Amino acid sequence: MAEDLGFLKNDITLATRAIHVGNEPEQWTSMAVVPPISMATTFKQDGPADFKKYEYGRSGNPTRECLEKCLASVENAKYGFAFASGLAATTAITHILSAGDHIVSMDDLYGGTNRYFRQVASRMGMEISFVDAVDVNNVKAAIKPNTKMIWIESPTNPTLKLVDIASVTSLAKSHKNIFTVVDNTFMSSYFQRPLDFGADLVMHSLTKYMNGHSDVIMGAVCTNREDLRDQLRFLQNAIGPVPSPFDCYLVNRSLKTLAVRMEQHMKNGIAVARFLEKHPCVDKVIHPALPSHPQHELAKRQCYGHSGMLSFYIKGNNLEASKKFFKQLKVFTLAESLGGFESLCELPSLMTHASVPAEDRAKLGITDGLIRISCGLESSEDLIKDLDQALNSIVSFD
Ligand code: P1T
Repeated sequence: MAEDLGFLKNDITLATRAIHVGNEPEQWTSMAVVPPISMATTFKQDGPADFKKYEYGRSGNPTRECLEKCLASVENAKYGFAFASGLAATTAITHILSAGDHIVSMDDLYGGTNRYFRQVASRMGMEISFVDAVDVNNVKAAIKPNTKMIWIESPTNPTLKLVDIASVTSLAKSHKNIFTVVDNTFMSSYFQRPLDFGADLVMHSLTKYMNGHSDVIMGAVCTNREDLRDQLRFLQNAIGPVPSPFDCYLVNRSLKTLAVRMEQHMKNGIAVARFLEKHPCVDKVIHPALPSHPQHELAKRQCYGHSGMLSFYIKGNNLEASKKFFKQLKVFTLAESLGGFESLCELPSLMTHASVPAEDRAKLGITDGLIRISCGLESSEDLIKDLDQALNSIVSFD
C-alpha cells in the first residue's frame, strides 16, 4: 500500500492523500495504523556521525516527517517543512534573503506578517515595498534590480482581496532570481494550490484550517524546487523553529478530516454571507463567492471553493456599533485566529491588524466598523440566528 500510494500520488484525490500519504503503516515495525508520537530528541549512532535516518530532533523526527510528507502531498508539492508557527515559517523563508535584498509584498496581509517585514526584516537590512497586488502592474512597477521575493496572500487578511497568482508568478519568472511566496492560510490546500499556478513556495499558518481545532500553533512551507528545498531544510535546522512531535501528531490527525471540514466551512460561510448581505444593519459584505465581490470571476478560476472567512462593514461603520454587536453574540466568540471548528469574530483594527500603521489601515479599509468572521462547523441556522439578534441589538440601542 505504501509504495502504491507513492506512485498514485497525483492520481488520487486530496481527501484520500490527506489520509494515507506519509501515514503508511508499513514504515513502522509495529504496523501502527496511526503514526506513533516519537518524542526522542536524539537517536543512537552506530559510530561517530554514522546514523541511520535521524540524528537529532531539530534536524529530523519521525512524527514530523509523517506530517511533512502529508502536507506536501495535499499541497501538490514534492517537499514540505513544518515550523513552530506560521510566523516562524515566514521568518525561515525570509532568511533565504540577505541584507540589501528587496521584498515586494501585498499591502493587505496578516498584521503579524506586516509587522515582521516592517519591524524585523527591515532591521536585518532588507528593503520592503508594500503594493496593492490586486493589480499586477503595481507589482511590476515595484520591482527593482535587488528584488528577490514577492509575497502575496490570496484572499487577503482581512479584506479578502484576491491576487491573480498566475499573473504574479509569470511576472516573477520573467526576472532572474525572484521567487514568489503565497500565504495559503485562508484557503487551506483543499481550496487553493498555488504551486499549480506557478508559485515557488506556499506558506501556511497550520494553526488555522489545516489543523482546524484551535489547539496547535504551527506553520508550513511547501515547494517543488530542489534549490529552495535545500535552503529550507538547512534553515529549519540552522535557525531551529521546529514544532513538537506531539503537535505534529495533532496536525497530521487533523488533515484526515480537512476535506469534510472545509466543505462545511464553505457552506456555512456562504449561508452567512448571503444572510448578511440582506441585513439592514450591514453596509457591505466581502466574500469572494458573492457576485458582488469585484474578483468573483478570478475566484472561480483560481480556487476550488471557499473557506468560512468573510468580513463585513457594520451599519454606522464605527467602534460603538461594533462593540455593541460583539457584546450580544452568544454562539460566535470574540477572539483572534480563524479556521477552527468554533465560529470566531474579531475587529481587525484593534486586534489582528492593530500593528499596521493607522494611515495604512485607513487606506486598506480596515476601519473600526470592519468585522471579520470565521464561520466554524456549527449549524448555519444557529450562526445566522446569533448574528441576526446581535445586529438587531445595535439598532435597538440607538
Ligand atoms: O499565528 P501563526 O501560526 O504564527 O500564523 C501567522 C499567520 C500567517 N498568515 C496568515 C494569513 C494568518 O492569518 C496568520 C495568523 N493570523 C491570525 C492569528 C489572525 O487572527 O488573523
